[in-house]
Amino acid sequence: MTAATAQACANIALVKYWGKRDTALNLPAQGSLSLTLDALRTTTTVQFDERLRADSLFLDGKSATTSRLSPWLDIVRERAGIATFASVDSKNDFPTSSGLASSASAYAALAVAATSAAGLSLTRTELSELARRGSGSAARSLFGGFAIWHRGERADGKDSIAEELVEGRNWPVRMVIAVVGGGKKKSVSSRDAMGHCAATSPLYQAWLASVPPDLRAARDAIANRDLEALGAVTQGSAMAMHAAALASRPPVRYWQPATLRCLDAVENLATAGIRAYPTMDAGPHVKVLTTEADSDAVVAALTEIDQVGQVIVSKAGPGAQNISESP
Ligand code: 2P0
Repeated sequence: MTAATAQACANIALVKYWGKRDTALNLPAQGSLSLTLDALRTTTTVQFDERLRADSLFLDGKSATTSRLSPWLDIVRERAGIATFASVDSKNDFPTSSGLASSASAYAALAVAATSAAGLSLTRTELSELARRGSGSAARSLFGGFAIWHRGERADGKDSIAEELVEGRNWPVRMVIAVVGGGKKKSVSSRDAMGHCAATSPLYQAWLASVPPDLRAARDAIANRDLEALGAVTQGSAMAMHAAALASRPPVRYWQPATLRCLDAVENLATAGIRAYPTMDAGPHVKVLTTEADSDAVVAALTEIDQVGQVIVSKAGPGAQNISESP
């Protein structure tokens, strides 16, 4: 069978995904909404090969475990009616030591490359559903610009798919990423942390209740190109997610001292009239939604902070694409 290569960008949620309604099918407890980022790309080649005796995975040139990948490849094999093992070679064009390596771009690129290599022809919606089985946030990286991933109601998850809301070029915002703390590996994976939060945090139900109104407000803000309104939701959703995580027992705390310094700096910028709205994921890094015109000021302020390493600026990126050369 032929090899296929695909490229996908990571995405940062503006309204966060934090909690599942079904762990087997990886269905979210609520919807989420994100911006796909041009600066954080994964390129993945998949080849099914009759000679292989097991799946193999290379991540940035190093052999890696297939314990999470192989069950996901089984879904592809079942759909394609094949039993062949695959070799997977995946590279990130951003430093993986930064701690930004993302399962979102990984499984979005995998969904496009693996189905193409297996001879399947899936719609983007079907690819989004397949990527979701690997990692929830990957459902959103099938799409460029602003994307929404629906919670869905069905038990089989067929309606828990993502869609593009607005292409990036139709609203050229920027995301500035401050890599905090030298990019050490995070102590708790988001998958484990959200499960622990759902099981133990007295704030988890309140977090879930906050999401539908935030989604509505974010969609309205995007439709109206209202960055101030979108920024308020972006900051609020991240803080609500982290509040619920912090209240878990024992707590899940991703914040480091430099995280707070970054949040302080963003607040000072906002007071000075710079449009800058922070968000955070399952790690200490601070990401700031801003405009093209204001991004230099955001970069300058974050670069000054001790314990901030790289500062990356990104515009909106495209959805996952097949970049295989034609035979
Ligand atoms: C998000 N995160 O919406 C949230 C915010 C982290 C914090 O999606 O278990 O790797 O594979 O579905 O997608 C990270 O969680 O979790 C994530 P799984 P995933 O971007």
